[in-house]
Amino acid sequence: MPKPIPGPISEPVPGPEIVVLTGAGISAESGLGTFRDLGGVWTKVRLEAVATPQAFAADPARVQAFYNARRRQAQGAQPNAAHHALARMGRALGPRLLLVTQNVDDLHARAGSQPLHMHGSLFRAVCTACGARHDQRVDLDAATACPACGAAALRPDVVWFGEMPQGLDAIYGALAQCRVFAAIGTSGVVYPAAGFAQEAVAAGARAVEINLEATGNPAFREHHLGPATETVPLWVERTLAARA
Ligand code: BV8
Ligand code: ZN
Repeated sequence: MPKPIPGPISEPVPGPEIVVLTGAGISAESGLGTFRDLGGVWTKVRLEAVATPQAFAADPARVQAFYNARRRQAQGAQPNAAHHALARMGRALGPRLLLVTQNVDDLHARAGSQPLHMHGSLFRAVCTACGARHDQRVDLDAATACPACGAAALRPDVVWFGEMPQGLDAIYGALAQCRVFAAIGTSGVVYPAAGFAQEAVAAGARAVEINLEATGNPAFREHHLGPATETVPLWVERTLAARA
């Protein structure tokens, strides 16, 4: 019997050891409003009126105006110490960190991270006629033509309530193998992101909450409470030092 010829020996690709999920709280100290806190976005406008596919079908101009205003506001904001600390963590850990954000602003990217935007981005548009995605830096309206097919059918590439979040396969894959899951500045109200801590804990990870105040989710066994610009840099330095 001929001996099998051994194939090339390939190094296993390291998966994320740490999964970080961020929410609106990380951008609060950059001047971008959160959603559910006092004075938050959803206390001024009903989410059903601007953040659902039904709202866009009923009144596209209103929805475009809402996102045009948010895009301009995000462009006027600067990344803060918490965004910069996570970028530092990304440079130190490479593929061993997966940074997932629910935020549609671009402050992580401007700090030097490449986050997975599970709820999309204000800085991309998607064509409802051909499905092409485009960078979007300026206002969108009903007349804006798709650069790919020419149809006036662009919408912000954000995930509205009732739509499927982006990148879920990669996220659940990482949650199944990470050692630490950290949620930063999120109220843990919106699913499926609200279930990530439990998912990671069920797979053997330690779940850490970094927030202004505790959300009460029993999956979190470690809490760092206070403003993100103070808590996140400390947590990042401690976490990196513990690995050194
Ligand atoms: C889906 C994007 C199917 C655009 C957003 C009933 C029960 C359970 C679930 C549902 C239900 N009915 C409907 C659902 C599903 C629904 C949902 O969860 N609804 C909730 C309201 C009940 N979810 C969906 O529809 C999602 N899709 O489920 O698809 C599916 C099925 C199976 C598996 C997978 C999928 C789609 C949801 C996407 C919604 N899109 N927006 C836009 O931004 O306009 S959501 C919106 O909330 C935000 O965009 C943000 O992304 C998200 C989360 O908010 P947070 O970031 O947490 O912000 P919040 O204000 O709430 O909290 C801020 C926190 O920061 C606070 O804790 C505060 O204390 C803290 N903080 C403040 N300042 C600081 C700070 N922390 C630190 N430092 C500070 N300085
Ligand atoms: Zn198109």
